[in-house]
Amino acid sequence: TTAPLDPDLDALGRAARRVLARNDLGTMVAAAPRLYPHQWSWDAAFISVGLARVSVPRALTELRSLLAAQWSTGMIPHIVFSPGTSYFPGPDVWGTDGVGAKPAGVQTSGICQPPVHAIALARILRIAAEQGEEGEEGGEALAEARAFAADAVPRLAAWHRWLSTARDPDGQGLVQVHHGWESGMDNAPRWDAAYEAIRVRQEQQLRRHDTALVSDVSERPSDSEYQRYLHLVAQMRSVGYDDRRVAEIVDFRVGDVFMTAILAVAAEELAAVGRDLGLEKEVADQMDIAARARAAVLASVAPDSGLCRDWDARVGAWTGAESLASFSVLLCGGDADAYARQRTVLTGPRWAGHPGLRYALPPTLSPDDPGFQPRTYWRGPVWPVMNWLFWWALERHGDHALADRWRAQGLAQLGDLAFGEYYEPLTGEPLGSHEQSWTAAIALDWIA
Ligand code: 2M8
Repeated sequence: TTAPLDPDLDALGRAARRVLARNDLGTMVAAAPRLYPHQWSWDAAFISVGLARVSVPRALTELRSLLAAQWSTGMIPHIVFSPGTSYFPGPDVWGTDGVGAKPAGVQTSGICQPPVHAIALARILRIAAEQGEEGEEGGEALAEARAFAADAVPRLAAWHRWLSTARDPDGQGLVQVHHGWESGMDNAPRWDAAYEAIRVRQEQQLRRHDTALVSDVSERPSDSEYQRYLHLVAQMRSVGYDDRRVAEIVDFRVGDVFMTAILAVAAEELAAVGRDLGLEKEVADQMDIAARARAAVLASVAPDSGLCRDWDARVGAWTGAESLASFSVLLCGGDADAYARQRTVLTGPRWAGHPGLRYALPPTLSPDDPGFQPRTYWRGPVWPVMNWLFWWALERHGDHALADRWRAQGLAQLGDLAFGEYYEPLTGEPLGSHEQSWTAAIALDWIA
């Protein structure tokens, strides 16, 4: 089943609201009903934007729950566990309970995810302002959002600072990830080389649920990939998730160009919110973080292809595997030539302009890439939430014509009302989880 090209936006909006309501656990929205029954860090940010289209106070609650789990180091953990639901690896595997940096009373993982939260906060403030200015009719949402932001800005500032210090121990400039899960693009080919170098000495017992929850196991990472994922968790756990120790011993340490581009724009968004609220103390610091992050993204651009690269810090070399992340300059800008060049490739016949695609949207890997797997997770499918992120960035750069096209194609793709986690790019079939929360959330933002 594929979606019609002109979806019924009222029906889409109603269905999206139903998905968010059904996945709402009270003070957090599960990332997906069965596959991901907890709060995920970057999911929560995208979800909060969609929630704001329904209720600004509920959107703020989502971010408040996440920030309540922030570690004293500044790290926002990638999962905040809800009680009593099954997911592997759960809190027992992470073993973060004795970690002093983790707030008591919450159960979390011990790694992070891309920092899209300040982007969400700024957008929620904008959505709230559309309902009325403070002190005027309808201005309650904005008043509440601004009060929340006054508390959230220093927390998000600490989060960004942690990423730009603890996660850049060599001063190379890119934010380093210690696990593919931190990138959000778990099994993307850009991590293959780093993962292949890992020798798993002791296989662990896998108690996976995910493979039983998708219609076809090939939509998910393999068991041997999971052995490496758990090996890294065991390493981090063995040193109590101490930032310095982890950076010394972990078998995966890669400067993530996509995460760094997100940090650049998120820090700028945070600075703008801080300025607006009179929190001058944070503004200069965030602008510095943004400038450093953007410079590192631009320094990663390969002269021959014009595409961005990750930096394998353990090997001391660029890793240039082409993927959606290669187009990180489209997120953070900073160099008009580099932007134009990446835009040409990404809209061209190798990528979003590929003649075989059901919708003209960028997949996670080019269909012409020998490693393209159209059904397998971050190795080929098209992800609605990534379309939203690129759309948001294009709008921010004033690249409205392309932004409009991608929004229209993205909405058409969601007209099947499945709210797929990802889609088969050639056929338009929804894959992974259905009723994925962030997919419903970005649909609501798009149609508002
Ligand atoms: C996926 O990742 C989780 C681990 O974090 C998993 O596979 O179990 C990724 O798509 C990630 O980006 C996303 O945040 C998460 C929840 O939607 O699922």
